[in-house]
Amino acid sequence: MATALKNLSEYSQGKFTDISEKTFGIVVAEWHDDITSVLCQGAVDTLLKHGAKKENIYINTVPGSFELTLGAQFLALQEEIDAVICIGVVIKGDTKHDDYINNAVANGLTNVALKFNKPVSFGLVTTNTLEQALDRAGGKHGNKGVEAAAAAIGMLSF
Ligand code: DLZ
Repeated sequence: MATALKNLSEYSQGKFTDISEKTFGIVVAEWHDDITSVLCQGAVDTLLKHGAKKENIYINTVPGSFELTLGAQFLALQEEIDAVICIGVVIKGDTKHDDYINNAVANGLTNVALKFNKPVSFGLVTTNTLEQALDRAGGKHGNKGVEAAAAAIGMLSF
């Protein structure tokens, strides 16, 4: 978990399985795409660093974070996909839209993972400000995309 003292991107890789033959689907929300693109790159770099093949990483976009769940389901449905990584940024505004989106995505992705019995990781940055989001996309709190990819690999290693 990110705190003032902890970088998001620190993770344990002691028990990671061989992912050289694993296939990954990444779903990326287009809202705040200047930030989601950095998160996505963090996820891809992490997969490659741990041995995934570039040709086994499929990236798809969805309009906003609310659509991550269906995007994840489209990918999870495909037999050849071993794990799905979801990337989005929801920044609090004047209304409660962020609550609705964040809860829907958290519940939705959990359901997809359980329905398809595949890792579906939650790379959703949920912040009060743009600055906090940037801190978690290659800033002082690391890169949440890295964490989401590491979580997917970790679950494949279960
Ligand atoms: C509508 C909306 C708003 C207000 N804010 C965000 C946001 O901060 N991050 C994000 O990823 N998406 C946002 N959206 C779009 C919704 O996720 C969704 O795409 C639309 O409501 C259409 O279903």
